[in-house]
Amino acid sequence: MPAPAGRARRVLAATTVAVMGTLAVGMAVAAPSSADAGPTLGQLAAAQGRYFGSATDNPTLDNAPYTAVLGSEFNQITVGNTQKWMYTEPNRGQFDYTQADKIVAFAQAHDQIVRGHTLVWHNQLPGWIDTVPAGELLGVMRDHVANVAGHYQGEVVHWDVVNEAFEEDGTRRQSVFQQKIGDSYIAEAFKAARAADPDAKLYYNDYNIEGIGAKSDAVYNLVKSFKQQGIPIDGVGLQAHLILGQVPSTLRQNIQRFADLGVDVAITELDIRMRTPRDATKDAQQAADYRTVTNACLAVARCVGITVWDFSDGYSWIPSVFPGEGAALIYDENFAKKPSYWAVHEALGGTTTTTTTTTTGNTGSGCTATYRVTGQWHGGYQAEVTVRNTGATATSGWTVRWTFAQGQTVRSLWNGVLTADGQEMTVRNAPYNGRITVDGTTAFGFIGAHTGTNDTPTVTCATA
Ligand code: 9MR
Repeated sequence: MPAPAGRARRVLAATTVAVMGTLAVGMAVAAPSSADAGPTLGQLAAAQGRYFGSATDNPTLDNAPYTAVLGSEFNQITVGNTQKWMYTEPNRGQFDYTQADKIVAFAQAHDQIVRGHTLVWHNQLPGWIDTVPAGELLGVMRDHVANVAGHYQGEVVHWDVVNEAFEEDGTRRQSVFQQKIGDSYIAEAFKAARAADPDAKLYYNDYNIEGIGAKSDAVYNLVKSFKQQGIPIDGVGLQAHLILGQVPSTLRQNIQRFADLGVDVAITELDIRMRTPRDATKDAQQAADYRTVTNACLAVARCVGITVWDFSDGYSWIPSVFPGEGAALIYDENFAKKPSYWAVHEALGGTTTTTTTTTTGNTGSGCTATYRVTGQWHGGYQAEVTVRNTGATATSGWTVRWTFAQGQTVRSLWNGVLTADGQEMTVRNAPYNGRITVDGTTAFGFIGAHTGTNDTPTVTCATA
């Protein structure tokens, strides 16, 4: 069903009901809505005139802890799979938007813009494509683009019109489109997308084009020739599936040269993979890498936003495709924020106050706790405590303690169980996050009140 006027289908934002202020001490509750929290990545990016988003996929929309983060932390969403051809046109001429519509509706309900992904790609195609005679494929491709981009007209800010059309050496990938239509298929796809949704920004998207090299040169030359010929193109997506410690040194320069051609640039699928398991050294390198990527985007006015390719290590494509690698994202499997999250947060202009860490533990085990004030406003604040297992075996439980020196209070706390005795706070693990693997982390957070001064307290951590 093509939407006659896409915006008519727009669902009004249903603000997440805030739970703060009504919870008894001692309860473990879900994370708060962004309305009560300190600045999110999306809010920080918006203050810089940009977006910070995440890809998502349909199976995770039923996962409440996941959607609590997805719906509050980001101001942009990319449809990770279900706008691809095999889902949207499973049979020739029969279109199905059931799955992708759910993600678009989620984004709209949370005031998030949507990047459409992707109209023409050699992968995740329905089987029938291979049976289309060469003379019919251009028409089939135009119909597909017209129908899908038409369905989402007005609801998608960017379309990845063509995805991954080049080989590493800069030659054309021999996809079914290249073989049966020829070089012109990319221009034809862009023209069809413009006709179907004149307001969407049209992107060419690819991987291994983050730095200057043969492949990014090929994309550069494509964009340049499109501009010269008046073929519509508005942006280049640098996927940025990167490897720990290997952010290309020419990233900023490369973004700038595309911008200088008169197109926008977006970091569209960012993740930075490592050999698993994580450890503190790798986490620190990853944080530095995320910071470098964020800063490179911020340095170029036409770099409009950054999207991570899902946000939690538990929902990443990496481990299934690169055995032994993973931990590529900014939240861990339990939705605790990783050092890479804080690096992005700071690069986007967020401030975190000083942290305090001390360690205690039983024989053979131990933990550290790091306390951060993540947001502060008149009379209130939000804080997060990251607990790291520094012992030699997995923890079965943990306890963090501190004493407030300036009359601060905790109003509600999530991902932990709080006992308050005057100014003395004791937080034990929630039933689901007592187990931390060696060198792994988990985190709890809370909202509280202060009377003007809110120094970070000294915290202690003990394992059970
Ligand atoms: O994240 C997607 C994964 O779930 C799919 O199995 C995979 C199929 O190839 O596609 C993944 O997303 C890709 C994206 O569409 C294009 N760039 C590379 C991404 C990771 O493979």
